[in-house]
Amino acid sequence: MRHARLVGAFARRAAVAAAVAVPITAACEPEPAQLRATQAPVLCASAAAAAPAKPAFPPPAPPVGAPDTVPTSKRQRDMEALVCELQDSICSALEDVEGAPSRGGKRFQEDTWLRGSDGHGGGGRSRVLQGGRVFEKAGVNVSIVRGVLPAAAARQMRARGKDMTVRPGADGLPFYAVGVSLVLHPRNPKAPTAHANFRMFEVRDWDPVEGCERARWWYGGGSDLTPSFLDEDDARHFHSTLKAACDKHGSELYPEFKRWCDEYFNNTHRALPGDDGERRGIGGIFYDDFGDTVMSAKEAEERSEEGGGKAFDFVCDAGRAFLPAYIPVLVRHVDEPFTEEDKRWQQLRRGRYVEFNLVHDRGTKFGLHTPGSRIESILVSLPETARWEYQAEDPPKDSAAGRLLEALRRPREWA
Ligand SMILES: *[C@@H]1O[C@H](CO)[C@@H](O)[C@H](O)[C@H]1NC(C)=O
Ligand SMILES: CC(=O)N[C@H]1CO[C@H](CO)[C@@H](O)[C@@H]1O
Repeated sequence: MRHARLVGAFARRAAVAAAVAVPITAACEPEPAQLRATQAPVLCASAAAAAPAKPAFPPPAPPVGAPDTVPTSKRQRDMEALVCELQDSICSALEDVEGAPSRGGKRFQEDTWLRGSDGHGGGGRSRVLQGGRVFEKAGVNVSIVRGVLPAAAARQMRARGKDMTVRPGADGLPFYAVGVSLVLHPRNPKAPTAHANFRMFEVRDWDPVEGCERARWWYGGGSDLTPSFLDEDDARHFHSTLKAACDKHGSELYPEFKRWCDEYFNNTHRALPGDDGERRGIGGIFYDDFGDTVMSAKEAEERSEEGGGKAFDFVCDAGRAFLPAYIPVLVRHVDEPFTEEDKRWQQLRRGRYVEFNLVHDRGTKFGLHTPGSRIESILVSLPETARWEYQAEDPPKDSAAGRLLEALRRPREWA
């Protein structure tokens, strides 16, 4: 039923796309890629054997003539299959913890959407569980988007050390982004909020020396935990599970990605004079520009069946480590007793979560800068409720709340 609706939606979208599609051409532009729509999606090499055959999103057999809704390489196909797999496995594990509807457990509501009919392609499958027994709000969002990155958004990337040149005469950079992003806000203040995000980004820019189109792609993402009270066993479990997944791909990865996470989720505006600022949570891993690859568009086309290689294998393991890292922590606390005061403290911490997401988060800023993006999906990361108090006092240093603050101000090693 779900998929029938989706196929219908993509078919309508395809008709529009076929009518308005303007191919990007350049001297060294290769022939348009063959559509390999009938091929089944292949998961990462390491897990291909064990992987159940799941319908991918977008559906594996989209109408020919809609190149902007069809993966054009094995790399894209594999990543699309992975984000759909993660969305399915994560939602179903969370519904298990939520419990049976007869006991007040809620289910995810799915909504699929397509980007505007202005020649930009792609769409998404958002799933949100609200007002549940365990979760106040949980959002798990897949999106696959193609379009042209406007100059303003491209400049943000240049600031990150990417030297991208817009093709002469063009008004931006053609891009493709695929990702799954989730934010889980449990009701019980003793149960931590969790966030994770796994994405791949591709951009076509211009090689001014060779005078031809250049293809470039990379992976980004990570998982992190935001408790309101410090529980050291939780912190150790969460971090060591992520570390084990990273270690399979090199012992240098976890320490680097852990530090990156502490640096990234920094509410810099909350720093007091002479201190190190306040982290959003107790961290996890964060990575970007991973597997960064640049080559001419022509070569990329010729090598389109090579897949994402080792970088993609890492992303699979990092993504699949989320559930074993988080579920035990969640289950340990969902039924723990709490007081009104605990609830107030959780609401104040959520206020800080909102501050980070609206003021600093790159994903949110990128979304708000991208024309035609869906505001509801971008803001799905915000909690249902939060609280701000004028000059709220810090909790006592020797309480679980005070110890949390200490860990946010001075990040520790947990694994
Ligand atoms: C967090 O931000 C503050 C204020 O800008 C800065 O002093 C501090 O070094 C940052 N901490 C980390 C870990 O990046
Ligand atoms: C990571 C990810 O794909 N999140 C997406 C959720 O949906 C919005 C569009 O409404 C995208 O901008 C986000 O990138």
